[in-house]
Amino acid sequence: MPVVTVATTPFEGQRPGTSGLRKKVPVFQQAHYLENFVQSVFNALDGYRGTALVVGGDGRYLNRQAAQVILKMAAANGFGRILVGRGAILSTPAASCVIRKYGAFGGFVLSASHNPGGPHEDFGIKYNATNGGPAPEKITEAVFAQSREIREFRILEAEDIDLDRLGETRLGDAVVEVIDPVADYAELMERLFDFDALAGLFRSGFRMRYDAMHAVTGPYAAEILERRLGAPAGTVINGVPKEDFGGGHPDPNLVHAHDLVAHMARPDGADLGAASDGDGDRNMIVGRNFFVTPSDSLAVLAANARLVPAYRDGITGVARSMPTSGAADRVAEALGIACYETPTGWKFFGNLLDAGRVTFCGEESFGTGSDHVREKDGLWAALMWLSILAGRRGSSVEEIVRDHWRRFGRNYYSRHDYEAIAADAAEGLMANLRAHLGSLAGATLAGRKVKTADDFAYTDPIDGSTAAKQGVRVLFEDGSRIIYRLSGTGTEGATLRVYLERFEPNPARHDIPTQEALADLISASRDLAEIEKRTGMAAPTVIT
Ligand code: VG1
Ligand code: CO
Repeated sequence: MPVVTVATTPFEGQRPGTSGLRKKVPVFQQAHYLENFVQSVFNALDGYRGTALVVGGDGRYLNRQAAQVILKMAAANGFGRILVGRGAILSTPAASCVIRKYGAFGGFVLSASHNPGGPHEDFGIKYNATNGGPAPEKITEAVFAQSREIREFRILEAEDIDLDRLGETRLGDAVVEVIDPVADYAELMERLFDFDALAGLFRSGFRMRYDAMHAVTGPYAAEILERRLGAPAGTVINGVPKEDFGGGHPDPNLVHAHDLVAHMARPDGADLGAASDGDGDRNMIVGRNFFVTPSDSLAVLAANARLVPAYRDGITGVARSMPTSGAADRVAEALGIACYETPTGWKFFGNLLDAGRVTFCGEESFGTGSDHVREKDGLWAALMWLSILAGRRGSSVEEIVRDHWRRFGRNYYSRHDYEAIAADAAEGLMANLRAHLGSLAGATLAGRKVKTADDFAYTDPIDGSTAAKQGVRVLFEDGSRIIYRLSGTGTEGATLRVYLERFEPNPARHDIPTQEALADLISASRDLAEIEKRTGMAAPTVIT
């Protein structure tokens, strides 16, 4: 099988965003587009000759074909062993688990996460490093630099590998091993959680509904919940991964997981509802007629961690992305543990997790995880909630959250997304905000005094690396916040995200509908950024 060196020319715009390179499928289908990016990753790495690489994805359109290309390129570039999930499937947390477990050099995760899939929808590719986590910016920027200079790539001229048969095949000088995509991950979950206790909960008649949204988590959830924990068949819905996710957005939130939300509002609804996204790293938690915000979920998990065997001795610290509410901070303070605030994107948690500074991490965007892998993990979060419900038998999801608010106070929180706005309008809006930051401190907005206004910058406490311009923050004296940032995962125009938060210590005021509780901050956020004038949008497209 000859290795061939193919001449190529650079493509514009191969800079990885918040989570890898995401583009429309036809962009990836251009000759050499994928190859250029993959070779740029290899060119940016050092010392991988003879080591192992992990490859897998969320099963979306183009997943299999892209995996075949990567296998042949990895072999041609000198990897010794390539582990690939059967059917080229690996959820993002499972890929992280496999990289760590087998000591691989790194891995490729093929996914555009919660973005729709199909011939005209989105595809994506992300490189994860030796710790199993998304490559830090040092690497992604080096990849981008390589992508602008690339002149050739290396690939093996070989037949496609049979991705549906477990076992080893030679590919040039490398060995490809097709592995069960679920087994290693399921075994890890079995070590973290008390499966006997969880099975007992189901035996007692507890009912769960897990919506895999036709995406990658179906086989994982079916194996763990239905087969290992004995939950009744039908607990997992939309459990067969489809290339186009059944035509929907595999995004577990109140808008896109509306069927689950509607089921949970019924008097005969399940006791716990959960959903995950395209690649299985996000989660939504719902109780009977009760939605748990991801920020609250992180705080509740931190406060109840000791109910789970893996965290029985306590957690060392928590980290949350800057726009995520401060609910977890209050728990950290009460527990006397560290709390870190990082830029958006899981790659910023890696160093803190590796150094043992934090055990749990979370983002407002339906992401929660722990040091068991280096990615957020949707099914893990659902198992955490199951464990809390098993440990506090008789309490409902709603009661657990309300108890939490009584103890720690409630952080009213919402995110307003303005999607598909013209890129220059979005840039202009952010530039205008930045230009006015200096004059905001001391001003009064929504009847509140602005304490500080800045553009969030982060210095990693472990390696000193820095990240600037991570979101405009307007911080009020009473602890309320308005945050603005542009999405780094979209593939069409720009998306403005506005994050709104207000703290309410008084339990007598914990029953206000969220949008009402935040109404004055919401209208101030629109005026201050001149959202309607600059984008033509009077209201957001998605509210979570
Ligand atoms: C979004 C979320 C961010 C998350 C990222 C990847 O990024 O806001 O919190 O880490 O998606 O999640 P952005 O730049 O669009 O705001 V996943 O599950 O899409 O890989
Ligand atoms: Co995802």
